[in-house]
Amino acid sequence: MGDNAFVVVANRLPVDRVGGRYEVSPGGLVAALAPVLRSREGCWVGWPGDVGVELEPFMFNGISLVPVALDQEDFEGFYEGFSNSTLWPLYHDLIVTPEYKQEWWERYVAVNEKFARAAAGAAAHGATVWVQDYQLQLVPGMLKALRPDLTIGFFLHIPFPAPALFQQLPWRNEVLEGLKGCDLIGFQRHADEDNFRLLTTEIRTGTFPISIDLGEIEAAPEASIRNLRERVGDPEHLLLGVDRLDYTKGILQRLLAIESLLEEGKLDDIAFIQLATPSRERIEHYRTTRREVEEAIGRINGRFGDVGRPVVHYVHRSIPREQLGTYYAAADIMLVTPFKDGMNLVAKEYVAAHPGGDGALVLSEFAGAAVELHQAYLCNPFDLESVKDAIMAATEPDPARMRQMHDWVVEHDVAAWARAFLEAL
Ligand code: GDG
Repeated sequence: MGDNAFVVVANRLPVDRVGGRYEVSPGGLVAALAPVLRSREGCWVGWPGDVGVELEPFMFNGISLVPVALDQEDFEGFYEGFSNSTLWPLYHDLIVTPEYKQEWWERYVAVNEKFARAAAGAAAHGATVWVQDYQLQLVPGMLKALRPDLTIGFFLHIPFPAPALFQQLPWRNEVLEGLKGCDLIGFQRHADEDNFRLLTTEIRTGTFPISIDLGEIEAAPEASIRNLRERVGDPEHLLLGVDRLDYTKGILQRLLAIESLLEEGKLDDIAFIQLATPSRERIEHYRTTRREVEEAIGRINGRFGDVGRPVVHYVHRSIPREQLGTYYAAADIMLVTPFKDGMNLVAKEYVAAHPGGDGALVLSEFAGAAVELHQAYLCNPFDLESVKDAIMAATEPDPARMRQMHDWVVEHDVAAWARAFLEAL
């Protein structure tokens, strides 16, 4: 038993080790939870991101961190295997085919046990524990067995699939049993909650769409916006994409839509900046996606660009967070075109960066964000014409739509999300 009245348990600690020291790491979950934790006395249990490294608990940026060590076999079986090659594609409606492997499942169980034990050791009597996401679905059940005194919440950041898909999972009963240790499960959309409730109504559930920390999207100085636009040739329309390079995000589809519009002569004076954070690069489907994206970028630039004037400006690196605001503010049209996405914080960050009503958001109807940001230019990424139509509509945007979305995001930030979940818990 520990002395923390509030414990967050997540696959990753909110840090990355860069050359011997820690830095805040990017990603939706980190962006969402760090501000919440800082304002409450508590700790964060998670994996520091390096394989085979055993660390003592430490403080970072005002947050008390409790590291869980993963070895190479854990990393391959639990993380790359069961979490990201079984659950991730299954919960994103089989965009690629999930792989079901007994040895991955066994690692998933073993690693969930490590997290449950670490959380049990950190939590004070009667503490509140908030478990995050699909990598840790067995933790609530294991933790409840170790520590019946705890109040346990679980939030699923990714979609929950229809029962007909979930039932493919050979270990579906064990996963449901694990989740039943919870006092409350939160989902991004009512549709996810409804899917889950078709399987069981024994657990209390709720819908809590996650949001952003408005303070993290810094107002960009006019000069840096102008400078960025000049660097890409001062186009009439500057288009932007910001994603982890993941097959769920529909990056290739937006490139194909742009290529087709250029071909038809409907767009000419444009530049498209695609920032793509490297992600899960040892998994074959991720390598294939990267190859396809880069091939399309090369082809489009070869066909429609010129020397010193490419159409697509592509960065395959993580950009420092403080620069993202300039990209968002400078972009006339933001392209968020996932096939399936729990929420998509990038869409909300773009809206937050446009308080004056300028700019336009092209948004997939399959992103959780489309429920709240319904004034966006919605599209179906499975239908290229629909993406093209949305882009064309976004070239002459209605400022009232952006203002309405901006007001919504300002009212419903990540602090409101956490408050709503914890109050319900
Ligand atoms: C999962 C769910 C859900 C991106 N590039 C850089 C960078 N980012 C930041 C963005 C944003 C975050 O990463 C990405 O969040 P998303 O929500 O778009 O996507 P996932 O990583 O797939 O997150 C998702 C989320 O969890 C939260 O519940 O919304 O549906 O899939 O904040 O700004 N940050 C920095 N450099 C980059 O290059 N610093």
